[in-house]
Amino acid sequence: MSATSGVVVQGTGGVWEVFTEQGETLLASLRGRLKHEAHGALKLAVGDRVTLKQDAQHADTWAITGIHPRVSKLARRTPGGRYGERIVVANLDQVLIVFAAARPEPHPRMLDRFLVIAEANDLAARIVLNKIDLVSPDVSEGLFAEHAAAGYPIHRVSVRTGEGLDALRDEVEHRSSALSGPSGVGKSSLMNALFPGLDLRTGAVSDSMNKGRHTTVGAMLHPLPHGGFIADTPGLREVGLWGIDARDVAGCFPEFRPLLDECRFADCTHIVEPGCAIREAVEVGDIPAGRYESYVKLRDELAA
Ligand SMILES: Nc1nc2c(ncn2[C@@H]2O[C@H](COP(=O)(O)OP(=O)(O)OP(=O)(O)O)[C@@H](O)[C@H]2O)c(=O)[nH]1
Ligand SMILES: [Mg+2]
Ligand SMILES: [Zn+2]
Repeated sequence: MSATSGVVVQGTGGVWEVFTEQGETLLASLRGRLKHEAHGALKLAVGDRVTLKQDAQHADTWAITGIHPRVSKLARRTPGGRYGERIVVANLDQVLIVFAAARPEPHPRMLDRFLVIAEANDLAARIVLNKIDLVSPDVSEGLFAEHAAAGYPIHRVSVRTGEGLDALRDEVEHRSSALSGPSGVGKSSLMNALFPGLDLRTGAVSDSMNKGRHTTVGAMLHPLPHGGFIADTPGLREVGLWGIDARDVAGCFPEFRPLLDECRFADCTHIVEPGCAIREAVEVGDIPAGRYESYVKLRDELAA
């Protein structure tokens, strides 16, 4: 009986596709006792690392005999919402949040929403500003400057001219990443430019395909040519703000974190209280007003 290990790249709930260390794709099913957690939630998710054993009699039948502990997960409410979360991708190293410098116009406050979802899921975020060929260098340098100041890595790229693509590819290879961002910013174009031949289904198209084939569980991971994976869908937008406590929103803004212990009240909402270190920092310009505006909006939304 031979054994191997690999990463689950796609699932239907019954049969799982596993990309092995040897670079093969195998179909495997879960051993009975591994199938479900309490409340019937699936125990396995796309992105999980698993060990596999081959059936002694049937060489093409593989069983998943072990699931390695998860280091991260992107989760959303289960369909129907009763039993909490469903994991859409496990073990992501990072999310790439793509916006365009123009066409469509970049919205910093929409970027804040994506970043908060990434932070709440403990996922490292990398900002990609595509289509810089459409604006002057001054304009592209100025875009998302407040996010750069907060510590987020920003890649200013153009699929059209190729600028910035090599540096971005270096950060994507050998890692597991999910792609997110508004429609039309160039996510599909970017992936095809970074990894020709990958033939990704990203964004809207694959969303509707997933709805049609409701057997598909969560996202789908595409193995990259030199190691690593890209998840095509769902991105952060589909996961949304689910599961985030209003009290945790402030901690999802990295530039707020060093100040959170400085407020007069330990349970400060940073909205009305006297002696609030966050509002003082906004007043003197240490925290950008726009970022604070997003904080208030997202917190209100979650407290409602
Ligand atoms: N000028 C310019 N246009 C680009 C660039 N990258 C992509 N585009 C164009 O932007 C449009 C949208 O690109 P897509 O790759 O389909 O965008 P997407 O983010 O995958 O969109 P959805 O699938 O709807 O989410 C296409 O017409 C591309 O040709 C770029 O760097 N510069
Ligand atoms: Mg697309
Ligand atoms: Zn405060």
